[in-house]
Amino acid sequence: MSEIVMTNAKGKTEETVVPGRRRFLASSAVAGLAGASLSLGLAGCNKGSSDAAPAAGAASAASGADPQANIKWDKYEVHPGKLDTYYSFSSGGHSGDLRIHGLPSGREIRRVPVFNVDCMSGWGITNESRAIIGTKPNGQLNYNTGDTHHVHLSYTDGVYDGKHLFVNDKLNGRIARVKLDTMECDAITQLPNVQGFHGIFPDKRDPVDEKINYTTRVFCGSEFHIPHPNDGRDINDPSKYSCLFTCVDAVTMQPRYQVKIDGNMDLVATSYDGKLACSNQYNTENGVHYEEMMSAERDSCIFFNVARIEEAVKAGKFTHIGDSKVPVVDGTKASNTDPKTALVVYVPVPKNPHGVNASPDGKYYACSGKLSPTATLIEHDLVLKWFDGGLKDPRDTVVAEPEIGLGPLHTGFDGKGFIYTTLFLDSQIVKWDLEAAKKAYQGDKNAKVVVDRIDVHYQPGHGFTSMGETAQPDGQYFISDNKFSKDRYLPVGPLHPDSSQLIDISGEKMLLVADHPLYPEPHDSIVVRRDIIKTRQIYDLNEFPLATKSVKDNRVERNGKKVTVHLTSQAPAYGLREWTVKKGDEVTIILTNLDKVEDLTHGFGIPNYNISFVVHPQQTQSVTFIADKPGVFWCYCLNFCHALHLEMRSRMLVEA
Ligand code: CUK
Ligand code: CUA
Ligand code: CA
Repeated sequence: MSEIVMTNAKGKTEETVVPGRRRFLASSAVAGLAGASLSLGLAGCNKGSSDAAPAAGAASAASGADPQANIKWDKYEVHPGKLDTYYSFSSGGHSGDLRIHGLPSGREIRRVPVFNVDCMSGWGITNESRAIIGTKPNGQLNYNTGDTHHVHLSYTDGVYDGKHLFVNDKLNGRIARVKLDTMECDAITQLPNVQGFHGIFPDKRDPVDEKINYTTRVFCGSEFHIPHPNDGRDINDPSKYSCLFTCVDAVTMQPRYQVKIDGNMDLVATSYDGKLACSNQYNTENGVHYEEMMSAERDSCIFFNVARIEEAVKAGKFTHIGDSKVPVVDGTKASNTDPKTALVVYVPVPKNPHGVNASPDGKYYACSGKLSPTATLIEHDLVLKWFDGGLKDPRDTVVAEPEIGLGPLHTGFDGKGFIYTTLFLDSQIVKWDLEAAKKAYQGDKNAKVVVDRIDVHYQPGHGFTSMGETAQPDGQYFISDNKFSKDRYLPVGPLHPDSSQLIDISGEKMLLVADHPLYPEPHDSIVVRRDIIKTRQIYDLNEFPLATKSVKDNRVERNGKKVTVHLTSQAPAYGLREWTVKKGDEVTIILTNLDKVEDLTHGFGIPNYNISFVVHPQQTQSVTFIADKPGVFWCYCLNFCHALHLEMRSRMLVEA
């Protein structure tokens, strides 16, 4: 492998900046990123001034000053019995789940299974969850894996309304919705003709109807271009591959329409006025190998004019792909050259951008350069002006493009005019000044764009601020979710945890105040004020048509070879002490938890039948299986519920 040359924003080789640290980065991260000779910091459009100073944190570490010396730790302590200030909702990456942490403590409070099968709860085992995940004609689950990347809540008036959460499955192209009152998934939808569904973002209000100021759509990008339909045609002709942007109805969870585009889509963001959605594109080259994907100096940030797309759909200007009934409109470059009628605009931005975020005041989009040391600020009103025919060049929507450091990926806003961007290669968070960046772009050499930097450990992916994806950012915390943890925790073998670091951004200098290990691999999170989330602890029996509402109603019903066991649980006993079935019967057990006490969850497991699930207070869940093994099977409670929890069992007797 040839030598790796890294230059910083000022063109110096990295070794002259921070010796030991950069050598580590050069040997692992960059090799991992490109695997071959790669010169970073070469992208064009350095119109703005650069004041990318040498790493402040690294410099102070080298001089021996303890950056933690003056921290008042009390502020971040959550004492026993006290509650956190924020919920953080995280994707679980290729664990397929969703995580809920409290902040600032970092305590993991709950995992919510979504695309994964989970034997704690029975997700993927109960009939109810299997119906949501979807099954094949032979009864097997459609999928039992997933890869969640981005989680976002539904909005009202630009702020989280606490109703729903939406999360993507990059692996199998599905979107899931989670009800926030119970924190359980209630819908999963497959996106048609999409591979690598990555970015996802709910709208924040209706583009046409001013009265609809809440989320009714969710926008979904797709990262991998494929033939349409992907049924074996054109597999050897990548020039025929393309990507679809999908709008999903937030209520029905059905796709409303799709937009065929050139290039690909990575992250997705939406405007605060409902008019635009956008996505950064790193593969405008339509490359199939990474060398091709990074061959152009500029890629794009694509903006979707939501109202025009919906008009086009209404006017019938769409096609269908394969068996899909979802209307597909044309968002390709060639068909969208006239701003007055264009459905989309491709704004050129430097090399292989990753991450695009809308500022909480609704005025800007920050798109990170990744293979360029820059971040690009695009102004919302200028994009609208382009669509009105008032701007010639899409590039004129750019209002700043400062050099901020190496490998910029994701961005958070504090609502006070500062932007915080993760620098994957530098292993830093950089704090930069939005107005100063605009001035620098206009030629002001004295504009001080970068105001602070802090080391993180190591290689940050997503970074996000408390309430920073809403119109009410509070400027308190920034979380850096780091891809490598290396030496930060007790060693546990080859698998290292990811590392989530809590940074206090309320003052002038960023302060690193906590490390939290995470089971791999969260990507994005959002930090939500706790008063927004209103959960309930007990279900209503009436929600479940199959509920057994009284202990008296416990019974076994037989219909040919089909046996249904209507069963209740009430600590410390199930409603039937035993029941008998015959070998070969198809048995359905419907379990209703009659306990009405908060936190009193019962479990149900059948030895050697591969069945386990839980029922929460006043909830009903069911399982169906073939009684293929004769004998005595002690069905027992899996969830410690009572002093007689161990005695909480019933016998299933299977006659030979
Ligand atoms: S991506 Cu993983 S760090 Cu899926 Cu949002 Cu950038
Ligand atoms: Cu019921 Cu343990
Ligand atoms: Ca590219």
